[in-house]
Amino acid sequence: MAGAAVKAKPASTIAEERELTDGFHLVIDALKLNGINTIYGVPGIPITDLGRMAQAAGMRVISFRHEQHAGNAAAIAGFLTKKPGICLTVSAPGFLNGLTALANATTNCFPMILISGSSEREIVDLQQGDYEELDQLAIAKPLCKAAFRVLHAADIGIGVARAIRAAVSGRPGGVYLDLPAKLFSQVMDAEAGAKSLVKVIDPAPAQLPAPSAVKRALDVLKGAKRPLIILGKGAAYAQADDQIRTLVEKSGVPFLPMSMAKGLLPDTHPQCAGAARSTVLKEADVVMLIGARLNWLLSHGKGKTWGEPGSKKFIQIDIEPKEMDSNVEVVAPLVGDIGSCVSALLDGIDGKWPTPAADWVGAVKARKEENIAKMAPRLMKNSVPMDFHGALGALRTVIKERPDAILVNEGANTLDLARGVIDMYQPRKRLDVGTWGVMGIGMGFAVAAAIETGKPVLAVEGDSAFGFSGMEVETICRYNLPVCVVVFNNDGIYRGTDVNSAGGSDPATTVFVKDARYDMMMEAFGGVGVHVTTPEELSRAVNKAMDSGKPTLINAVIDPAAGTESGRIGNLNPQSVVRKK
Ligand code: ADP
Ligand code: TZD
Ligand code: MG
Repeated sequence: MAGAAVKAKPASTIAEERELTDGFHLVIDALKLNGINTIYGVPGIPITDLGRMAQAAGMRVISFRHEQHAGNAAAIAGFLTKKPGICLTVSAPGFLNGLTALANATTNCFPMILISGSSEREIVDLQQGDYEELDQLAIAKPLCKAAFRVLHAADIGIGVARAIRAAVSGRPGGVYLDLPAKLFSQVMDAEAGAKSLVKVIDPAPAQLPAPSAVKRALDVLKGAKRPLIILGKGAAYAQADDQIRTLVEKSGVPFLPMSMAKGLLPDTHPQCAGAARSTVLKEADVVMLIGARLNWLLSHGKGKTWGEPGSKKFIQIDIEPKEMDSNVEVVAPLVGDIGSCVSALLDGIDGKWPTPAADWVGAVKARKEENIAKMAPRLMKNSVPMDFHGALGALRTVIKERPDAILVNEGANTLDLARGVIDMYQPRKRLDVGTWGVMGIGMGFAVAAAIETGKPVLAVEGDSAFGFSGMEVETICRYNLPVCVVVFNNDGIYRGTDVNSAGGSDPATTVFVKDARYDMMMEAFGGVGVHVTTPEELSRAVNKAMDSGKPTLINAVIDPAAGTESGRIGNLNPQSVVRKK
């Protein structure tokens, strides 16, 4: 044997020749092994080298100007891809900046992992005042689905695997992964390191509904006279587009899409009841919720919106059993993943769909046509200054002609009116403020939408909403992303006409600098800025931007008096009836 003739080397030489790895490499290898190839973040101590090395290892690392927007990008990447989006932040303040996005992701059921560098345990726990000291794990815990800390390089594989599973299995959500600074430079044998990594098998296992639950749901549906299907963003997330379309079309039941479920079936579909929303909510006798919660966005399933008390039966499809009966009784809970549940319904009915009553379908259609006809002339208005409808009429045509573009939308009037006016035609093309109605998602969502899909992005932003993430236009320019931002500039929050009732030189609390030129912000970083005052100019500028794919910001001047307080949710806005003289 040739080997036997070779003289044994001294142990010290073997140690020197052994290939080594460290915490930095193991984190990157663990993510890549699990098909995660993009990181959104802000660099700094202790994770600067992690971002640099991830880039060197072929990952896409998108550096933002503020962690909240990196976090929002990660969250929406998770929604779009069903893989956890990764946000990477520095300790304490960077972590806290990212935490808003993590909490928002959890609230919206978007899978993401916030990976944050942290200070040394020994110092944090004795509160001895380390650089950026904070007990991050404890703070993150109540705001996300799960939170883990890794102290040993050999545990990085398991830590990343647990984080991935926690983010995407069951109801998706945000996960926090705490990596103390010392971990990154911990060294271990490369082979042992490679073996310690885990490729997560079946991270979001199918969850099949029980046959008895399927039968119960079908029995309720068969007994309906005025059935309605409500599609929520869980249905969009599930990517069970074909099954959902089959269910809707075979059953003939009118459907109502929640905001981010718009386009799952086109808004122009004959069964879409979007334009007859209040009628169908009031009049339906059986409502099947698919990936939508009966939260404030659906008036908690009760009250005036829902007609006579007790007039509804709810069927609910959701992966989260605790969601059932959250606000009102659900007579047919169907717990499982949407793909499996809808397939089970299709199999169970075996092609024998009852036809919804003709007078119900007819009544929905009539109301819808009436409302659409009423709206039409407002969308054609070419007045100057523009009102919301005139401007949105132009954007509605842009999306009709470019159905694969992604629409990001935030603001108050800008949001509520755009949601109603702009029809969507494809699934997961509308991204907005979601469950919390949070301002500030705009540029983070726009960046991730462009990065993850390669499609052009149109971000329709209230001027206030835009301000929350406006600095990220530099990020959009730096990565040269095909994003067209339209700022609906009405000089303020809701309206630009408020005055300070105390007189004096301070402006009212809801107004901004008049005639601001947001377009110049984009120009500052080499992008294209355009200032428009008519729907026609707006339309031309947006089309040009979408054709060119160049980062563009269009400052669209809207009549400062056109908006209403709180947009469409003024009913939630308490107002004092006592005004001191
Ligand atoms: P919307 O705001 O559009 O009404 P919500 O965010 O309130 O939607 O509801 C989404 C629901 O979808 C959540 O209750 C969540 O548990 C559920 N969900 C998310 N993904 C899935 C899935 N793959 N299968 C089943 N339910 C899901
Ligand atoms: N802060 C955060 C994080 N989220 C919020 N939703 C708010 C504050 C309160 N808020 C709204 O709910 S809408 C809005 C704020 C500040 C801005 C509305 O002004 P806009 O839209 O310019 O974006 P319109 O078109 O002028 O109504
Ligand atoms: Mg405004």
